[in-house]
Amino acid sequence: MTLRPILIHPDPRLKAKTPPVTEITDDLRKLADDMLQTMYEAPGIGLAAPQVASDARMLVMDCVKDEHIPPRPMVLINPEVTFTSERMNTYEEGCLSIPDQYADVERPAEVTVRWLGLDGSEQEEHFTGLWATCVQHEIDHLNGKLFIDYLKPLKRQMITRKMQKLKRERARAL
Ligand code: K1U
Ligand code: ZN
Repeated sequence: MTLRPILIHPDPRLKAKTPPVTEITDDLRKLADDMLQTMYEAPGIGLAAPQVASDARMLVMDCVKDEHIPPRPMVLINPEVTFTSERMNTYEEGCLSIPDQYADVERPAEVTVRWLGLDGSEQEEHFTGLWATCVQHEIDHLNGKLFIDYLKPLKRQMITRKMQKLKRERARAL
């Protein structure tokens, strides 16, 4: 398994909609393994392929935070939301592509998602709580949308400027 660098906003690759995966190949399985390792190492609870510069329509997540509960790494290929609750939930979200910035985002509290597993089988699951927030945040990434796109323009601009500065500083340090 290999750690992959995570793209930082702003980057055009984070704004593109990913096309569906048409074939589950060894390269895709390797990408899924690398994404899980990269997510755990960050650390994060989710990661979408565009964040590691891939256009595969695939995300990984594991929202188990309690060290007494075994980890639950999930890989979702071509995820589709098939149900959203009317009830909404607000969570202070972060993003590995927008380090150290957090903001409240309101989303449906519960969603049902259908996807393909790495073995090609169709799966469907109802998500609640942090899992529901995380899977929606990651599916947004696959559609070129970031959590800051839900914020007021001024706040979004402020965060974008901070990220531009961070990228300049990181480039200078190389
Ligand atoms: O997609 C990403 O950038 C990952 C992101 C997912 C996410 C966080 C919060 C709400 C919705 C989706 C993260 O994992 S940010 C890091 C984070 O939330 C976290 C890190 C360590 C422990 C617990 C949470
Ligand atoms: Zn994110």
